[in-house]
Amino acid sequence: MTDCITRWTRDTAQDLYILPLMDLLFRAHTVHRENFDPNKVQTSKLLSIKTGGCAEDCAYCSQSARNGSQLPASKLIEVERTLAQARKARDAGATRFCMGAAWREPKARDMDALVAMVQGVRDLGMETCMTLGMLDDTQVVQLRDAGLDYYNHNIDTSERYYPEVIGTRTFADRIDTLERVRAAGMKVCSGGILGMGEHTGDRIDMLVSLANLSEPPESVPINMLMPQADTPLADAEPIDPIEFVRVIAVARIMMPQSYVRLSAGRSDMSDEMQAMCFFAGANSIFVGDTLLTADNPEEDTDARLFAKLGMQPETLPVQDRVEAAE
Ligand code: SAM
Ligand code: DTB
Ligand code: SF4
Repeated sequence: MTDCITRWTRDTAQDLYILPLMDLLFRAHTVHRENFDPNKVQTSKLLSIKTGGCAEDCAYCSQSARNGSQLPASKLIEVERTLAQARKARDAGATRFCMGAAWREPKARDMDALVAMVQGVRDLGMETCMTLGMLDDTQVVQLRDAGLDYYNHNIDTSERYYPEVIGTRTFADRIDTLERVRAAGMKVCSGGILGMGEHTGDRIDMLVSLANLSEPPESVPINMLMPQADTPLADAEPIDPIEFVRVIAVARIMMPQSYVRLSAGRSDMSDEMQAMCFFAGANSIFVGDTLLTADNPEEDTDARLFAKLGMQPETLPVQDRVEAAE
């Protein structure tokens, strides 16, 4: 991906966004086919390893202690429990295991357990991903040395709209952690949420910020807001599905080699909307009936969708590692 030196501007990205839909879809799907097998979808499983009681004030999140939802705060779960869940996910076909914690940042005392989780999941032959909030220079090295493949840290929206959604950290804080993760040599997973009351320009600017990082993220999750009771965004106006598809298509064109993940919100999407997103270039999903705290389609619902669309979950060369380990 180092040959990717394109600098995107709001204007060039907007020119794509406003294309007639059929022209946009044709271009996005062409780019998709040039870079990926269009019938394969990467599958990741999420696990909340520390739930609730978060010090941040993200307006969309059920886990913020500052939001009314007041999900009870748990401690970091045991390494063995995490590995049991990872084994289950692997046996169900997921290739990547993403561990998420409701933290502003991890504490030094948590690092040994986090390192053991990464090592244990790798030993199962899965790709590893964590999302733990901000990281300092020591922590990125500890996680990298443990073998962490991906770090997820979303920019969530445009720099302009960011303070409307989150007050306890800045957009620049987010970019700092992303660049630290990249400099340490880990793969970057970063995307955002649509349907938080942002304008079209904010969606475009978010994609421009992602595509213009020192290297584009290898993984770009696009979440559709799942409104959470008692949060400031509980009654947000849902995004129009066609607008959502446009964002996926523009993301595909701007970041041709990245996996674009159709992330949170699939349980509120029709089969037709998901099919359009896959055509527009989405090629990754979260599998299993729970995300971190919210619902996701059941395994058999996704199996039926894949069968209808003639699509298959992607398998990894890392699969060799699993067989070797058994
Ligand atoms: N605390 C860490 C952080 O914020 O980076 C990791 C976990 S956080 C829940 C990960 C991401 O999930 C957020 O950045 C946001 O994009 C997404 N997310 C959280 N709540 C959501 C919701 N209700 N609907 C859609 N996406 C959501
Ligand atoms: C991402 O972009 N979406 C995931 C993952 N990265 C960590 C999280 C979605 C969370 C949805 C709300 C919930 O489960 O609480
Ligand atoms: Fe905390 Fe992450 Fe939720 Fe924000 S999104 S409140 S940082 S768990």
